[in-house]
Amino acid sequence: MTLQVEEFRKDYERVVKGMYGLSVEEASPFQLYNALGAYVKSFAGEHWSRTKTEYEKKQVKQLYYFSMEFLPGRMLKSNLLNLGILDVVREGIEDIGLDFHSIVQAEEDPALGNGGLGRLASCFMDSIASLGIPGSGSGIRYRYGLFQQRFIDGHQVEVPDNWLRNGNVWEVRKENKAVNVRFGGQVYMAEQKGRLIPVYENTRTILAVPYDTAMIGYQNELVNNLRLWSAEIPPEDYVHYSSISAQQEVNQLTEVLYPDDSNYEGRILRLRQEYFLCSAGIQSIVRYYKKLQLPLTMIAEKVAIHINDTHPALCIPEFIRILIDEEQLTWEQAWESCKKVMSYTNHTIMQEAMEKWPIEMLKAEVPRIYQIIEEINRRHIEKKLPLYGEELTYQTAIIREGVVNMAHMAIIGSHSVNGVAQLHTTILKNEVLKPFYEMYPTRFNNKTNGITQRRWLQLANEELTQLIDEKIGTAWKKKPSELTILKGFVNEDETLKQLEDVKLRNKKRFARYVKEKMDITIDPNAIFDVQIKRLHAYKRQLLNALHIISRYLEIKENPNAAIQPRVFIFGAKAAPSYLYAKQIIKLINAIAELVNNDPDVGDKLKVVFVENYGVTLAELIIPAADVSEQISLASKEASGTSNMKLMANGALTVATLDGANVEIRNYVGEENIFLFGLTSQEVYEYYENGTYSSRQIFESNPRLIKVLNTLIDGTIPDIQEEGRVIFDSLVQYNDEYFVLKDFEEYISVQREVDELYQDKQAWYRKSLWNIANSGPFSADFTIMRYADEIWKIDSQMPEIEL
Ligand code: 26W
Repeated sequence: MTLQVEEFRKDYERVVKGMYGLSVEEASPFQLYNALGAYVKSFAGEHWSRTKTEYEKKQVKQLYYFSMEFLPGRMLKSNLLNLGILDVVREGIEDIGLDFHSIVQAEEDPALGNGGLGRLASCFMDSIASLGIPGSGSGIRYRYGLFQQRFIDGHQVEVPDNWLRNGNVWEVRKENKAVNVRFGGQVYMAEQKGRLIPVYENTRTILAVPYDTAMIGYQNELVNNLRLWSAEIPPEDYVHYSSISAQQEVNQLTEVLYPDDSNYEGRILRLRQEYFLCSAGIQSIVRYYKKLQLPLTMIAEKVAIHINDTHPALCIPEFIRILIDEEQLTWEQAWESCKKVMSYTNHTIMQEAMEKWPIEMLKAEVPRIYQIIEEINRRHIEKKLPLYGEELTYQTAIIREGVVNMAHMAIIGSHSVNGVAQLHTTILKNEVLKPFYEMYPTRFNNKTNGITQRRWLQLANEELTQLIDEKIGTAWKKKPSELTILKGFVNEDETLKQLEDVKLRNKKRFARYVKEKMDITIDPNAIFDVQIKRLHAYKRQLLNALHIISRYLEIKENPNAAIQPRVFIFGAKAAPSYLYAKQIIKLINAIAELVNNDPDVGDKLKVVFVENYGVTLAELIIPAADVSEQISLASKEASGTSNMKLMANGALTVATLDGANVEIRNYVGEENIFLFGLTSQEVYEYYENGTYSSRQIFESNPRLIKVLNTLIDGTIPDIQEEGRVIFDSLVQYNDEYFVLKDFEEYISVQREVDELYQDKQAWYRKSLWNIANSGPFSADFTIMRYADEIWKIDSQMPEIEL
């Protein structure tokens, strides 16, 4: 569909008037945004309904991507881009004399996720639609997103994220598609017509109402669906909800996202959320399938269900429950279908993040589901015991020591288990899930994560996009592998200079934000060194902080020495209950306070910890980054995805050989990445020998002694007990994530960074080389592999071969 500027202007002015009774000059930025959103939604509506009809008519196989988290970011520009009307609309808006940017900024950024896992789900939604794959997302419409982060005296303070305050123009409430979800009570089996059927008593029923959002494909006229479920009191059931507490229980269910991305919390409410999503989602899938009038035993030919980490793993017993209790299939039929339909991605090897629900909790909350899990477990043990013996079989049990191990259930109940980077998958096979790998070697596979260049390059970095277009044309936008053509330009001085100019402008833009929001002046000619990700000990923001202290001390000792100026930029939220992570935030803010205000330091060293890091801020920071910090302890970061976004925007990576960094290294070559630190193998050797001694490292390294002493000797005036706690964690308690071990190499690799930056040409040659090698990390490739190898679903676009 082509749209003319004039036509748009008229339509838009009419929409604003219709919605608000105001002229465009009178409307507020939010009203202008909302009207534009409504306009875009109706523009896409045609494709949305056509896509749905086509899928149904052709009876295509469809994917359902279940995730407790989605982090879509603002949708206005992304939808305009994908509809192919971004330029026309922007021009029209500016012709009227309105400020497009302020309209864009009036949109809330829906923070319905914690970090990498949620953002990955949203990149996947974009790729699935853009590749023409019939698939939808299934999630929860949290009333409050991830808390907003404020700093008060350098401490993190959490503020509720009331993202729906002004409504949400993108969603469509589908009350007619609501389903009931049952909780609690008792269940027993009774015979009816020769079959055992469950009889429930004292259960509570909660209504699950779906809200649908269009997932618009990139200029392919195809629109998929993201379905987010919200809990409500069933209208016909108000008698059971006469008490305030019963009403509150329902309202609480989809009220907030759990703000913890690493520590599994065995909270009953979280379990209810998980079951709520699974039950509502599976019911709606089965209802749709039944419309097709095909036998239920063939459901696996039309349906693929993907479980994003174990959080939605109750899909497995819920699927069985519906097929046997409500559709009268036999256990064997239901189980065979289940395995064919389900696939599971593991996103972490951190033991503390592994979901294990107490038996008693499951029994009380979802008694029928617990019975089914018991039966899955019983049959698993019965079948595997004679084949694998006691030890291995019991290691793989779903129910053990009073808890239900969700990862075990996810593996046993599906046909595919994947890790999210080569190294991560190897570690799953050889260490974390070893017994399962022995049992089901063909089930394991790798799907390295990816990112959507549409949001992270085309939208976030328009200037770089334009430069790339000038050099290699625009085909890379549909075929990211074509970015390799840029390799032909690494020896062209003019191109490198243009790249430098683009980077400088992006740095200036970020510097303006920092000046305005934080009143810190940063020099765009300094190196912008960026670490953006959740705050966690294993990600080692602390190592970065120690490096900053070390530089600070050097400047103080020798204030007149020539030194390459650097700005250290952090963005990170800590889980509200993760005290140590919060102490590290406080430490970094205290270091910032010290160095940013020390006249000896001036422009040589600045520290900027942005408040409330999320998708929207990432879009501003990433294009401005020179250095990408990917410094987790090897083996701990499953993949990482900011590493991919930053490299695609021309940052050079300082990295350990962890997660997808290994693959980045393989593509760019050792000369084009700054590697340091232990390998994952060495880390595992330390674990086996138990020979790590951080104190020994501390005592034998004078620089470390000086740096760590600043934590406890008053050098950093704004910290109190945080300094001592952090010092002790490193020296006294043997430094769980080997920060001290990797410190010296980190310092020395950072010196190489400074040296290289002296030669701008050499720097931008590597920068361009990184951009040119970022194509393989497109989520489009990742999704093609999922669709082809796991889901067995075809693209609806004839030109796309999976
Ligand atoms: C149960 C609490 C909880 C909640 C979320 C535990 C664990 C999680 C996620 C698995 C955390 C997460 O986001 N993991 C990240 O997933 C990314 C996408 O695959 C990877 O790139 C990151 O390396 C991984 O940390």
